[in-house]
Amino acid sequence: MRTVPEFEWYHEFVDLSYKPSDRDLIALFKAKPDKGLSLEDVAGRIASESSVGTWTTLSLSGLNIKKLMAKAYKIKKDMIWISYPLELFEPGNIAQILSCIAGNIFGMRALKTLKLFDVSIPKELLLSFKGPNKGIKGVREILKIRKRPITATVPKPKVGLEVNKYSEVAYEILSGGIDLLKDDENLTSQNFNKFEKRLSSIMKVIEKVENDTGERKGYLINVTSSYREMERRAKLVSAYGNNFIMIDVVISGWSALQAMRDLAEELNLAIHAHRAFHAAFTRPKNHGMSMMALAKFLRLVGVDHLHIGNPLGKLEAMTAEVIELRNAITQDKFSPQNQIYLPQNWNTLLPVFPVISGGLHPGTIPEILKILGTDLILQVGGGVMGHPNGPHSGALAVRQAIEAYMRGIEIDEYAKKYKELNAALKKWGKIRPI
Ligand code: CAP
Ligand code: MG
Repeated sequence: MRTVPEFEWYHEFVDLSYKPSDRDLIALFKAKPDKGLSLEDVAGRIASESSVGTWTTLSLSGLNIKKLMAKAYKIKKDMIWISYPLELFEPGNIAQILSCIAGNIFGMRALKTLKLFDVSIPKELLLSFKGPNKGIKGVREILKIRKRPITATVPKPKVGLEVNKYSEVAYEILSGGIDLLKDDENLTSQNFNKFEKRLSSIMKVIEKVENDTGERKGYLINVTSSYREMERRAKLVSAYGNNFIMIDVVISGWSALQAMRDLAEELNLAIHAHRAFHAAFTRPKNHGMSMMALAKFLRLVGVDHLHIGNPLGKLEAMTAEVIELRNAITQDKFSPQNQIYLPQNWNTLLPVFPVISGGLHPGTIPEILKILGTDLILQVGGGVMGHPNGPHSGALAVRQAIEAYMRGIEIDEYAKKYKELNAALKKWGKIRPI
Protein backbone atom coordinates (compact mmCIF):
# COMPACT_ATOMS: atom_id res chain seq x y z
CA MET A 1 0.00 0.00 0.00
CA ARG A 2 1.44 3.39 -1.01
CA THR A 3 2.20 5.82 1.86
CA VAL A 4 0.18 8.97 1.28
CA PRO A 5 2.37 12.13 1.52
CA GLU A 6 1.12 14.70 4.05
CA PHE A 7 0.36 17.26 1.31
CA GLU A 8 -2.29 15.12 -0.40
CA TRP A 9 -6.00 15.52 0.47
CA TYR A 10 -7.62 13.32 -2.20
CA HIS A 11 -9.22 11.07 0.43
CA GLU A 12 -11.55 13.99 1.29
CA PHE A 13 -13.17 13.50 -2.14
CA VAL A 14 -14.17 9.92 -1.35
CA ASP A 15 -17.28 9.21 0.73
CA LEU A 16 -18.72 5.73 0.21
CA SER A 17 -21.60 6.55 2.53
CA TYR A 18 -22.69 9.57 0.45
CA LYS A 19 -26.13 9.34 -1.16
CA PRO A 20 -26.37 11.67 -4.20
CA SER A 21 -29.28 14.09 -4.33
CA ASP A 22 -31.47 14.38 -7.46
CA ARG A 23 -29.85 17.83 -7.99
CA ASP A 24 -26.38 16.25 -8.43
CA LEU A 25 -24.83 15.38 -11.77
CA ILE A 26 -23.59 11.78 -11.76
CA ALA A 27 -20.61 10.66 -13.85
CA LEU A 28 -19.60 7.03 -14.22
CA PHE A 29 -15.95 6.29 -14.95
CA LYS A 30 -14.06 3.16 -15.86
CA ALA A 31 -10.58 3.52 -14.31
CA LYS A 32 -7.29 1.62 -14.30
CA PRO A 33 -4.96 2.93 -11.55
CA ASP A 34 -1.22 3.24 -12.09
CA LYS A 35 0.90 0.72 -10.17
CA GLY A 36 0.91 1.10 -6.41
CA LEU A 37 -2.42 2.94 -6.37
CA SER A 38 -5.83 1.55 -5.44
CA LEU A 39 -9.17 2.36 -7.10
CA GLU A 40 -10.04 4.40 -4.01
CA ASP A 41 -6.80 6.40 -4.38
CA VAL A 42 -7.65 7.28 -7.97
CA ALA A 43 -11.35 7.83 -7.25
CA GLY A 44 -10.33 10.72 -4.96
CA ARG A 45 -7.96 12.09 -7.56
CA ILE A 46 -10.61 12.06 -10.32
CA ALA A 47 -13.24 13.69 -8.08
CA SER A 48 -10.73 16.30 -6.92
CA GLU A 49 -9.25 17.25 -10.29
CA SER A 50 -12.71 17.37 -11.98
CA SER A 51 -14.19 19.65 -9.32
CA VAL A 52 -12.24 21.98 -6.98
CA GLY A 53 -9.00 20.22 -6.02
CA THR A 54 -5.42 20.06 -7.12
CA TRP A 55 -2.49 17.84 -6.11
CA THR A 56 -1.82 19.41 -2.74
CA THR A 57 -3.53 20.79 0.33
CA LEU A 58 -3.90 24.58 0.07
CA SER A 59 -3.22 27.30 2.58
CA LEU A 60 -6.49 29.05 1.67
CA SER A 61 -8.17 28.06 4.96
CA GLY A 62 -11.72 29.12 5.70
CA LEU A 63 -12.73 29.17 2.03
CA ASN A 64 -16.12 27.48 1.84
CA ILE A 65 -15.43 25.27 -1.17
CA LYS A 66 -16.83 22.11 0.42
CA LYS A 67 -20.17 22.73 -1.31
CA LEU A 68 -18.42 22.48 -4.70
CA MET A 69 -16.48 19.31 -3.97
CA ALA A 70 -17.30 16.21 -6.03
CA LYS A 71 -17.67 12.95 -4.13
CA ALA A 72 -16.68 9.48 -5.28
CA TYR A 73 -19.50 7.56 -3.61
CA LYS A 74 -19.45 4.09 -5.18
CA ILE A 75 -16.64 1.84 -6.44
CA LYS A 76 -17.37 -1.53 -8.01
CA LYS A 77 -14.73 -3.53 -9.87
CA ASP A 78 -13.11 -0.97 -12.22
CA MET A 79 -16.11 1.40 -12.20
CA ILE A 80 -16.29 4.60 -10.14
CA TRP A 81 -19.46 6.63 -9.58
CA ILE A 82 -18.85 10.35 -8.83
CA SER A 83 -21.47 12.87 -7.76
CA TYR A 84 -21.06 16.58 -8.63
CA PRO A 85 -22.96 19.44 -6.95
CA LEU A 86 -25.09 21.47 -9.36
CA GLU A 87 -23.36 24.72 -8.31
CA LEU A 88 -20.09 23.48 -9.85
CA PHE A 89 -21.58 23.94 -13.34
CA GLU A 90 -22.62 26.95 -15.41
CA PRO A 91 -26.20 26.45 -16.62
CA GLY A 92 -26.41 26.17 -20.40
CA ASN A 93 -22.63 25.95 -20.94
CA ILE A 94 -21.69 22.54 -22.39
CA ALA A 95 -18.01 23.47 -22.75
CA GLN A 96 -17.73 24.23 -19.04
CA ILE A 97 -19.43 20.97 -18.03
CA LEU A 98 -17.01 19.00 -20.19
CA SER A 99 -14.03 20.98 -18.88
CA CYS A 100 -14.91 19.49 -15.48
CA ILE A 101 -15.87 15.86 -16.13
CA ALA A 102 -14.02 15.36 -19.42
CA GLY A 103 -11.00 17.58 -18.93
CA ASN A 104 -7.64 17.19 -17.18
CA ILE A 105 -8.56 13.87 -15.59
CA PHE A 106 -7.76 11.86 -18.74
CA GLY A 107 -4.13 12.88 -18.42
CA MET A 108 -3.58 12.12 -14.72
CA ARG A 109 -0.41 10.06 -14.17
CA ALA A 110 -2.18 8.21 -11.34
CA LEU A 111 -4.32 6.56 -14.01
CA LYS A 112 -3.16 4.14 -16.69
CA THR A 113 -6.49 4.59 -18.51
CA LEU A 114 -9.76 6.41 -17.84
CA LYS A 115 -13.06 6.28 -19.72
CA LEU A 116 -16.04 8.57 -19.09
CA PHE A 117 -18.59 5.77 -19.42
CA ASP A 118 -21.88 7.58 -18.82
CA VAL A 119 -23.49 10.65 -17.30
CA SER A 120 -26.82 11.47 -15.68
CA ILE A 121 -27.81 15.14 -15.83
CA PRO A 122 -30.07 16.65 -13.13
CA LYS A 123 -33.31 18.35 -14.24
CA GLU A 124 -32.25 21.93 -13.39
CA LEU A 125 -29.07 21.65 -15.46
CA LEU A 126 -30.81 19.66 -18.23
CA LEU A 127 -33.47 22.34 -18.72
CA SER A 128 -30.83 25.05 -19.06
CA PHE A 129 -30.21 23.51 -22.52
CA LYS A 130 -32.54 23.51 -25.53
CA GLY A 131 -32.27 19.94 -26.79
CA PRO A 132 -33.31 19.10 -30.38
CA ASN A 133 -35.00 21.87 -32.41
CA LYS A 134 -37.26 19.60 -34.50
CA GLY A 135 -36.93 16.12 -32.99
CA ILE A 136 -38.37 12.99 -34.63
CA LYS A 137 -41.93 14.31 -34.97
CA GLY A 138 -40.77 17.61 -36.43
CA VAL A 139 -38.59 15.94 -39.07
CA ARG A 140 -41.42 13.57 -40.05
CA GLU A 141 -43.69 16.60 -40.43
CA ILE A 142 -41.19 18.33 -42.73
CA LEU A 143 -41.02 15.25 -44.98
CA LYS A 144 -44.66 14.23 -44.58
CA ILE A 145 -43.56 10.68 -43.71
CA ARG A 146 -45.67 9.32 -40.88
CA LYS A 147 -44.48 5.78 -40.12
CA ARG A 148 -41.86 4.22 -42.37
CA PRO A 149 -38.10 4.67 -41.89
CA ILE A 150 -36.71 7.76 -43.56
CA THR A 151 -34.02 7.15 -46.19
CA ALA A 152 -30.89 9.12 -47.03
CA THR A 153 -28.08 8.59 -49.50
CA VAL A 154 -24.61 10.05 -49.87
CA PRO A 155 -23.51 10.33 -53.51
CA LYS A 156 -20.26 8.34 -53.80
CA PRO A 157 -17.35 8.65 -54.40
CA LYS A 158 -17.29 10.57 -51.11
CA VAL A 159 -15.85 13.69 -52.77
CA GLY A 160 -14.69 14.59 -56.27
CA LEU A 161 -17.92 15.01 -58.22
CA GLU A 162 -18.34 18.47 -59.78
CA VAL A 163 -21.66 20.21 -59.09
CA ASN A 164 -23.26 19.25 -62.41
CA LYS A 165 -22.43 15.55 -62.03
CA TYR A 166 -23.36 15.69 -58.33
CA SER A 167 -26.74 17.10 -59.31
CA GLU A 168 -27.32 14.45 -61.97
CA VAL A 169 -26.59 11.73 -59.40
CA ALA A 170 -28.81 13.52 -56.88
CA TYR A 171 -31.67 13.45 -59.38
CA GLU A 172 -31.18 9.67 -59.88
CA ILE A 173 -31.18 9.08 -56.14
CA LEU A 174 -34.13 11.30 -55.17
CA SER A 175 -36.34 10.41 -58.13
CA GLY A 176 -35.73 6.75 -57.24
CA GLY A 177 -37.38 7.33 -53.86
CA ILE A 178 -34.67 8.35 -51.39
CA ASP A 179 -36.01 11.09 -49.11
CA LEU A 180 -32.83 12.95 -48.12
CA LEU A 181 -29.70 13.66 -50.12
CA LYS A 182 -26.70 13.78 -47.77
CA ASP A 183 -23.26 15.27 -48.34
CA ASP A 184 -20.39 13.10 -47.18
CA GLU A 185 -18.53 14.18 -44.05
CA ASN A 186 -15.55 15.52 -45.98
CA LEU A 187 -17.44 17.41 -48.70
CA THR A 188 -17.75 21.10 -47.80
CA SER A 189 -16.75 23.73 -50.38
CA GLN A 190 -13.69 22.44 -52.23
CA ASN A 191 -12.70 24.04 -55.54
CA PHE A 192 -14.33 21.22 -57.51
CA ASN A 193 -17.67 21.63 -55.71
CA LYS A 194 -18.34 25.04 -54.18
CA PHE A 195 -20.97 25.23 -51.43
CA GLU A 196 -23.44 27.80 -52.81
CA LYS A 197 -23.26 26.47 -56.37
CA ARG A 198 -24.02 22.98 -55.03
CA LEU A 199 -26.83 24.23 -52.79
CA SER A 200 -28.51 26.17 -55.58
CA SER A 201 -28.26 23.25 -58.02
CA ILE A 202 -29.52 20.59 -55.59
CA MET A 203 -32.47 22.74 -54.54
CA LYS A 204 -33.48 22.93 -58.21
CA VAL A 205 -33.23 19.12 -58.40
CA ILE A 206 -35.37 18.81 -55.27
CA GLU A 207 -38.00 21.14 -56.69
CA LYS A 208 -38.20 19.07 -59.88
CA VAL A 209 -38.39 15.72 -58.07
CA GLU A 210 -41.01 17.02 -55.62
CA ASN A 211 -43.13 18.24 -58.52
CA ASP A 212 -42.67 14.97 -60.43
CA THR A 213 -43.24 12.56 -57.53
CA GLY A 214 -45.38 14.48 -55.02
CA GLU A 215 -42.96 13.35 -52.29
CA ARG A 216 -41.18 15.84 -50.00
CA LYS A 217 -37.36 15.78 -50.23
CA GLY A 218 -34.58 17.36 -48.14
CA TYR A 219 -30.87 18.06 -48.44
CA LEU A 220 -28.47 17.30 -45.57
CA ILE A 221 -25.91 19.81 -46.80
CA ASN A 222 -22.62 19.80 -44.93
CA VAL A 223 -21.95 23.31 -43.51
CA THR A 224 -18.88 22.21 -41.52
CA SER A 225 -16.32 25.02 -41.40
CA SER A 226 -15.25 27.80 -38.99
CA TYR A 227 -18.17 29.00 -36.88
CA ARG A 228 -18.67 32.29 -38.75
CA GLU A 229 -18.61 30.47 -42.09
CA MET A 230 -21.05 27.83 -40.79
CA GLU A 231 -23.36 30.65 -39.75
CA ARG A 232 -23.14 32.20 -43.24
CA ARG A 233 -23.76 28.84 -44.92
CA ALA A 234 -26.74 28.01 -42.68
CA LYS A 235 -28.35 31.35 -43.54
CA LEU A 236 -27.88 30.55 -47.24
CA VAL A 237 -29.49 27.12 -46.72
CA SER A 238 -32.52 28.73 -45.11
CA ALA A 239 -32.73 31.38 -47.83
CA TYR A 240 -32.84 28.61 -50.46
CA GLY A 241 -35.77 27.00 -48.60
CA ASN A 242 -34.05 23.87 -47.28
CA ASN A 243 -34.90 22.66 -43.75
CA PHE A 244 -31.71 20.75 -42.94
CA ILE A 245 -28.00 21.27 -42.31
CA MET A 246 -25.35 18.65 -41.56
CA ILE A 247 -22.48 19.32 -39.17
CA ASP A 248 -19.46 17.14 -38.38
CA VAL A 249 -20.23 17.83 -34.74
CA VAL A 250 -17.20 16.25 -33.02
CA ILE A 251 -14.74 17.86 -35.40
CA SER A 252 -16.51 21.24 -35.26
CA GLY A 253 -16.52 21.30 -31.49
CA TRP A 254 -18.98 21.85 -28.71
CA SER A 255 -19.10 25.64 -28.61
CA ALA A 256 -19.69 25.87 -32.37
CA LEU A 257 -22.43 23.25 -32.14
CA GLN A 258 -24.16 25.04 -29.29
CA ALA A 259 -24.12 28.30 -31.25
CA MET A 260 -25.40 26.53 -34.38
CA ARG A 261 -28.23 25.01 -32.32
CA ASP A 262 -29.36 28.53 -31.41
CA LEU A 263 -29.11 29.58 -35.07
CA ALA A 264 -31.06 26.48 -36.20
CA GLU A 265 -33.97 27.69 -34.11
CA GLU A 266 -33.87 31.14 -35.72
CA LEU A 267 -33.61 29.64 -39.21
CA ASN A 268 -36.09 26.79 -38.63
CA LEU A 269 -33.49 24.11 -39.47
CA ALA A 270 -32.93 20.53 -38.32
CA ILE A 271 -29.32 19.54 -37.54
CA HIS A 272 -27.98 16.24 -38.89
CA ALA A 273 -25.07 15.31 -36.61
CA HIS A 274 -22.30 13.35 -38.33
CA ARG A 275 -19.95 11.97 -35.67
CA ALA A 276 -16.69 11.57 -37.67
CA PHE A 277 -13.67 11.51 -35.26
CA HIS A 278 -15.74 9.99 -32.42
CA ALA A 279 -14.00 6.63 -32.80
CA ALA A 280 -10.70 8.26 -31.76
CA PHE A 281 -12.01 8.27 -28.19
CA THR A 282 -15.14 6.08 -28.15
CA ARG A 283 -13.55 2.98 -29.69
CA PRO A 284 -10.75 2.42 -27.08
CA LYS A 285 -12.43 0.09 -24.55
CA ASN A 286 -10.70 1.63 -21.53
CA HIS A 287 -9.90 5.23 -22.41
CA GLY A 288 -11.73 8.34 -23.64
CA MET A 289 -15.47 8.91 -23.66
CA SER A 290 -18.16 6.36 -24.52
CA MET A 291 -20.58 6.82 -27.41
CA MET A 292 -23.32 6.74 -24.74
CA ALA A 293 -21.89 9.82 -22.99
CA LEU A 294 -21.29 11.53 -26.34
CA ALA A 295 -24.86 10.80 -27.48
CA LYS A 296 -26.34 12.18 -24.24
CA PHE A 297 -24.34 15.42 -24.53
CA LEU A 298 -25.41 15.79 -28.18
CA ARG A 299 -29.10 15.36 -27.30
CA LEU A 300 -28.64 17.84 -24.46
CA VAL A 301 -27.13 20.52 -26.71
CA GLY A 302 -29.67 19.66 -29.41
CA VAL A 303 -29.05 17.75 -32.62
CA ASP A 304 -32.03 16.33 -34.58
CA HIS A 305 -30.37 13.30 -36.25
CA LEU A 306 -27.44 11.29 -34.84
CA HIS A 307 -25.44 8.41 -36.33
CA ILE A 308 -25.41 5.61 -33.75
CA GLY A 309 -23.73 2.79 -35.70
CA ASN A 310 -24.85 -0.12 -37.84
CA PRO A 311 -24.69 -3.56 -36.16
CA LEU A 312 -24.58 -5.12 -39.66
CA GLY A 313 -22.21 -2.56 -41.15
CA LYS A 314 -18.63 -1.92 -42.14
CA LEU A 315 -17.68 -0.03 -38.97
CA GLU A 316 -17.53 -1.51 -35.49
CA ALA A 317 -20.89 -1.39 -33.64
CA MET A 318 -22.24 -4.01 -31.20
CA THR A 319 -25.98 -4.64 -31.48
CA ALA A 320 -26.64 -4.30 -27.73
CA GLU A 321 -24.78 -0.97 -27.65
CA VAL A 322 -26.70 0.39 -30.66
CA ILE A 323 -30.01 -0.57 -29.01
CA GLU A 324 -29.01 1.21 -25.78
CA LEU A 325 -27.97 4.26 -27.81
CA ARG A 326 -31.27 4.23 -29.74
CA ASN A 327 -33.14 4.13 -26.42
CA ALA A 328 -31.02 6.85 -24.80
CA ILE A 329 -31.65 9.36 -27.62
CA THR A 330 -35.33 8.53 -28.24
CA GLN A 331 -36.93 7.67 -24.88
CA ASP A 332 -38.38 10.42 -22.67
CA LYS A 333 -37.21 8.47 -19.64
CA PHE A 334 -34.17 6.36 -20.53
CA SER A 335 -33.79 3.29 -18.34
CA PRO A 336 -30.78 1.23 -19.42
CA GLN A 337 -31.18 -2.45 -20.31
CA ASN A 338 -27.53 -2.92 -19.28
CA GLN A 339 -27.34 -2.02 -15.57
CA ILE A 340 -23.95 -0.33 -15.96
CA TYR A 341 -25.39 2.66 -17.86
CA LEU A 342 -27.11 5.49 -15.98
CA PRO A 343 -30.83 6.34 -16.26
CA GLN A 344 -31.77 9.75 -17.69
CA ASN A 345 -35.09 11.60 -17.45
CA TRP A 346 -35.11 13.90 -20.52
CA ASN A 347 -38.08 15.94 -19.29
CA THR A 348 -39.18 18.24 -22.12
CA LEU A 349 -36.10 17.70 -24.36
CA LEU A 350 -37.18 16.21 -27.70
CA PRO A 351 -35.99 12.83 -29.00
CA VAL A 352 -33.23 12.55 -31.63
CA PHE A 353 -33.68 10.58 -34.87
CA PRO A 354 -31.25 7.61 -34.82
CA VAL A 355 -29.27 7.27 -38.05
CA ILE A 356 -28.09 3.81 -39.12
CA SER A 357 -25.34 4.04 -41.71
CA GLY A 358 -22.08 2.48 -42.86
CA GLY A 359 -22.18 -0.54 -45.14
CA LEU A 360 -25.98 -0.64 -45.26
CA HIS A 361 -27.61 -2.16 -48.37
CA PRO A 362 -31.10 -3.43 -49.33
CA GLY A 363 -30.22 -7.00 -48.26
CA THR A 364 -29.52 -6.00 -44.65
CA ILE A 365 -32.35 -3.46 -44.24
CA PRO A 366 -35.04 -5.93 -43.03
CA GLU A 367 -32.73 -7.34 -40.33
CA ILE A 368 -31.84 -3.82 -39.17
CA LEU A 369 -35.54 -2.89 -38.92
CA LYS A 370 -36.23 -6.10 -37.02
CA ILE A 371 -33.50 -5.25 -34.48
CA LEU A 372 -34.05 -1.48 -34.18
CA GLY A 373 -37.62 -0.76 -35.28
CA THR A 374 -38.75 1.67 -37.99
CA ASP A 375 -38.34 5.06 -36.29
CA LEU A 376 -34.96 5.42 -37.94
CA ILE A 377 -33.11 7.21 -40.69
CA LEU A 378 -31.35 4.68 -42.95
CA GLN A 379 -28.34 6.21 -44.70
CA VAL A 380 -27.42 4.01 -47.66
CA GLY A 381 -24.43 5.32 -49.61
CA GLY A 382 -22.52 2.54 -51.34
CA GLY A 383 -25.65 0.41 -51.02
CA VAL A 384 -27.42 2.71 -53.52
CA MET A 385 -24.50 4.02 -55.58
CA GLY A 386 -23.07 0.52 -56.04
CA HIS A 387 -26.28 -1.03 -57.39
CA PRO A 388 -25.52 -2.96 -60.60
CA ASN A 389 -28.02 -0.86 -62.55
CA GLY A 390 -27.04 2.51 -61.05
CA PRO A 391 -28.24 4.85 -58.30
CA HIS A 392 -31.84 5.17 -59.49
CA SER A 393 -32.30 1.40 -59.26
CA GLY A 394 -30.39 1.41 -55.99
CA ALA A 395 -32.86 3.91 -54.55
CA LEU A 396 -35.82 1.87 -55.77
CA ALA A 397 -34.29 -1.27 -54.22
CA VAL A 398 -33.96 0.47 -50.83
CA ARG A 399 -37.61 1.52 -50.84
CA GLN A 400 -38.65 -1.97 -51.99
CA ALA A 401 -36.70 -3.56 -49.12
CA ILE A 402 -38.46 -1.23 -46.67
CA GLU A 403 -41.87 -1.92 -48.24
CA ALA A 404 -41.26 -5.66 -47.94
CA TYR A 405 -40.56 -5.28 -44.23
CA MET A 406 -43.47 -2.90 -43.59
CA ARG A 407 -45.82 -5.38 -45.34
CA GLY A 408 -44.39 -8.36 -43.47
CA ILE A 409 -43.19 -10.05 -46.65
CA GLU A 410 -39.88 -11.95 -46.74
CA ILE A 411 -37.41 -9.98 -48.90
CA ASP A 412 -36.51 -12.87 -51.23
CA GLU A 413 -40.22 -13.31 -51.91
CA TYR A 414 -40.68 -9.59 -52.55
CA ALA A 415 -37.66 -9.55 -54.88
CA LYS A 416 -39.45 -11.92 -57.25
CA LYS A 417 -41.72 -9.00 -58.17
CA TYR A 418 -39.15 -6.18 -58.11
CA LYS A 419 -36.16 -6.42 -60.43
CA GLU A 420 -34.19 -3.64 -58.69
CA LEU A 421 -34.37 -5.42 -55.34
CA ASN A 422 -33.60 -8.71 -57.04
CA ALA A 423 -30.45 -7.25 -58.63
CA ALA A 424 -29.33 -5.83 -55.26
CA LEU A 425 -29.73 -9.21 -53.57
CA LYS A 426 -27.85 -10.88 -56.42
CA LYS A 427 -24.88 -8.52 -55.86
CA TRP A 428 -24.80 -8.23 -52.05
CA GLY A 429 -27.08 -10.96 -50.74
CA LYS A 430 -28.09 -10.35 -47.12
CA ILE A 431 -24.60 -10.29 -45.61
CA ARG A 432 -22.81 -7.46 -43.80
CA PRO A 433 -19.73 -6.01 -45.51
CA ILE A 434 -16.33 -6.31 -43.84
C1 CAP B 1 -21.41 5.68 -44.97
C2 CAP B 1 -20.65 6.96 -44.65
C3 CAP B 1 -20.84 7.45 -43.25
C4 CAP B 1 -20.57 6.43 -42.18
C5 CAP B 1 -20.36 7.13 -40.83
C6 CAP B 1 -19.16 6.78 -44.91
O1 CAP B 1 -21.21 5.41 -46.32
O2 CAP B 1 -21.08 7.99 -45.50
O3 CAP B 1 -19.95 8.55 -43.10
O4 CAP B 1 -21.71 5.61 -42.05
O5 CAP B 1 -20.23 6.15 -39.83
O6 CAP B 1 -18.60 7.77 -45.36
O7 CAP B 1 -18.65 5.72 -44.59
P1 CAP B 1 -21.71 3.98 -46.84
P2 CAP B 1 -21.29 6.12 -38.62
O8 CAP B 1 -23.20 3.98 -46.72
O9 CAP B 1 -21.23 3.89 -48.27
O10 CAP B 1 -21.06 2.95 -45.96
O11 CAP B 1 -22.64 6.08 -39.30
O12 CAP B 1 -20.93 4.88 -37.86
O13 CAP B 1 -21.09 7.36 -37.84
MG1 MG C 1 -19.57 9.38 -44.91
